[in-house]
Amino acid sequence: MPEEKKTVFIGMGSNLGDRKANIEKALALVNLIKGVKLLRVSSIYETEPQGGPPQGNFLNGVFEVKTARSPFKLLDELQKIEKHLGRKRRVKNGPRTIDLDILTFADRKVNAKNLKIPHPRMHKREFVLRGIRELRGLK
Ligand code: PH2
Ligand code: MG
Ligand code: MG
Repeated sequence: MPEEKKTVFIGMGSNLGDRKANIEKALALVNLIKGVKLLRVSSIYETEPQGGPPQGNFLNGVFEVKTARSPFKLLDELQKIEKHLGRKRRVKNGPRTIDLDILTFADRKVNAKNLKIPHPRMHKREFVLRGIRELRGLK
């Protein structure tokens, strides 16, 4: 039996290059992932950097997808998009063209080295909570 489709919230952020274009390209690429459907996107808002080295302001937002793929497969696809959009992992929490973080995956919990769900810092980050509140409120 095919696995049932799950609702996933994903946070996105950009503070390098053409931030708006990076976000738009990332969303278009997410919608092209096989077996992943982009449902809704929150407002995009400008935020001051939290943590990491001194760096420029971010554009942040949250979007919702539905998928029957596994959390690990989804992570793999999101990382491909990050790479494709020129993300280089140089400095921890440093500037990035695009960051795509799985926040919640239905009611699943994952505690692997490379993937923690729910995202362990999401409740401390107003730029994440704001997007989730906006999308949940629209339901
Ligand atoms: N992401 C981080 C670290 N700090 N600050 C803001 N404002 N927005 C982010 O997306 C962000 C951050 C690590 O992923
Ligand atoms: Mg992040
Ligand atoms: Mg990330």
